[in-house]
Amino acid sequence: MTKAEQQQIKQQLSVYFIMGTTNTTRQPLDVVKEAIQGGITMFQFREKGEKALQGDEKKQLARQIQALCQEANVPFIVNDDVQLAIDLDADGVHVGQEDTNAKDVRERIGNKILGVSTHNLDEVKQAMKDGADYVGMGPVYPTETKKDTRSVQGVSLITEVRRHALQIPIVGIGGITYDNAAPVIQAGADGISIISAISQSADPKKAAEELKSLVVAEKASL
Ligand code: 3NM
Repeated sequence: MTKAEQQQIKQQLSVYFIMGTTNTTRQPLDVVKEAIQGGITMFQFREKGEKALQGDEKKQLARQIQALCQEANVPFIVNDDVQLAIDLDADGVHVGQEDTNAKDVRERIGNKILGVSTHNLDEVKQAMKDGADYVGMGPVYPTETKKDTRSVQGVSLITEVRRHALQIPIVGIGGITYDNAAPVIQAGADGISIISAISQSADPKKAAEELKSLVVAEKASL
């Protein structure tokens, strides 16, 4: 990745909205549309959980959301399902430590964006070796959205990675809201990954707008 490409990813991570059908009681397309209007900078389709869509239904929704993202120039990333990302020609794939091995994913997706969830410095270094374009770190704060998270880590890993002068783009995840987002950026993350603070908001557009202004202001103050 060139320096310019890395800068672009850092920009795109600013307000990284993640959602699947289980994260909202509303029409998912409406929620994504509103979040896009509010200025989200990246989107991840994460169709997980007991009642998640499967097969063709999953693919159809993914395709519809992808179209919204494309219209707005928002990168469309698929969580874990590498084949779906390839079939749809998505902009990228995000994998966790329990998902498909990052190095194998890189080989399959060529130069699409690759994100990897990490929980310690060794995993960050390994993700970099495997060809990750960015790493996720969390949970920063307690979250109800994902049940099988590791223990809450605050911003400690973000701080540690920056102390080691590693330049990999970083996004914080887990329990992030307007009220607690600032320290994540101050610690050195390039953005915040958000599910419920946007998907469960009464006004996803406004929620996204407010988060975006906050991240822009925090980045400018560094
Ligand atoms: N991954 P919310 S926390 C999908 O720690 C996910 O790796 C996490 O949802 C991790 O913004 C999480 O509603 C859920 O807390 C984030």
